[in-house]
Amino acid sequence: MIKHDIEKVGAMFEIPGDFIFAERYGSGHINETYSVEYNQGGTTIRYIFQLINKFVFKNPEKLMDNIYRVTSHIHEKLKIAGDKSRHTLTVIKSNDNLPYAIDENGNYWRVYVFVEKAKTYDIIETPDQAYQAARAFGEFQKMLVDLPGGRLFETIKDFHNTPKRVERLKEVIAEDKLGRVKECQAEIDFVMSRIDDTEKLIQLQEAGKIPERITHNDTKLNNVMLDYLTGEGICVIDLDTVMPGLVHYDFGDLVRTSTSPAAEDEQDLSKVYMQFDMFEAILRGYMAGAGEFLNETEKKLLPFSGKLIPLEIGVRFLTDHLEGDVYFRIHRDDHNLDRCRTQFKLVESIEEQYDKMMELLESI
Ligand code: ADP
Ligand code: GN1
Ligand code: MG
Repeated sequence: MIKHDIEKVGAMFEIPGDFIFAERYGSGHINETYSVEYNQGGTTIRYIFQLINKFVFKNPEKLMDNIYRVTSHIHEKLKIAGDKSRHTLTVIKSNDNLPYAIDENGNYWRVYVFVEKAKTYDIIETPDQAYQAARAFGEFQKMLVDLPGGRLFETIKDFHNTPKRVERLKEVIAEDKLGRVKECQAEIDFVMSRIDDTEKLIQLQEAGKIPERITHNDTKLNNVMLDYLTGEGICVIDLDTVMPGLVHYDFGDLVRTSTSPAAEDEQDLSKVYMQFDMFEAILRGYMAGAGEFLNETEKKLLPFSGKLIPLEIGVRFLTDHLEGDVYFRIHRDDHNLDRCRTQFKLVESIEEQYDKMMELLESI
């Protein structure tokens, strides 16, 4: 991995004080994140530096314009409510007054205020955490219902277009450039027997039954910070994919990442399943945050999205495995295949509990 001179990166931004120390941070699959300390008047202040992944995000300037618009809008709302410093990301401007800076190698960097006294979790531990995460993402959607300034830029086109994700899977199966298809037949069959599910949301959107909204699109549990002391979901982060979408993409990814007691890359599949109490907490939390603006069809499809999104992300992990791990950062052989298998195991567990999920929704 290339070593970056983080002190030099920091010098491109309007950060007062003296650089002390930087270290790699977090467990995201896409960007390169650093925690960076400065001495400001004798106190240590931390920032988050991120190298934006240019392979994944082809237009970092428009992406940062989205993030700046979204965070400024939320800041305005929070100003009225009287508390803003830890409740949304704060973008630090560059010396050129831009929300990013470009280093001598053409890399795009951004800097955020470090949200202190809060943390992210990779694995859900309690229903209260699930409730808090879901409420925070629901509220995030609600705050963006009236975002001014026109449609947000689509940072990744067709990001949650499940049928297109399946088409891409079929292409890499046909290419089979690493000869891995033979060991993945069970996973491929799993997808092909669920084609109807993969088409449902897009068809309903095209039929005008569910509206486009502004959604986060990557609501995994470690993209929301919970307060250390109170456990409250205080700050939604990782805003690269905030763009037009369906609310179900966000609800579904919460179910995907916040109901199983196992890690996304767990190899012992007996540990992977949907805990119903976590699903209930997500549903109640999300409705507390977003319930007031959803239409009836949107509400009815929430449980469905809980099985669709793990299926879709499993398709993406499988595609990347067959293609040679070009997208998601891996840390061991077959890492993306392991990730795919947990997703499909979770889909099965959700399918088994689906009737109960629908009953719960109707009772709320
Ligand atoms: P990726 O796109 O790679 O997932 P994220 O934006 O999610 O990158 O950042 C990775 C991790 O860094 C997060 O899961 C979180 O723990 C931490 N992090 C990101 N932004 C902040 C912030 N402003 N304050 C504190 N921690 C942060
Ligand atoms: C990536 O960036 P991160 O790690 O929060 C991915 C998501 C996947 C997720 C799977 C831009 O999220 O779409 O659901 O991995 N982000 C992008 O863990 O592709
Ligand atoms: Mg992330």
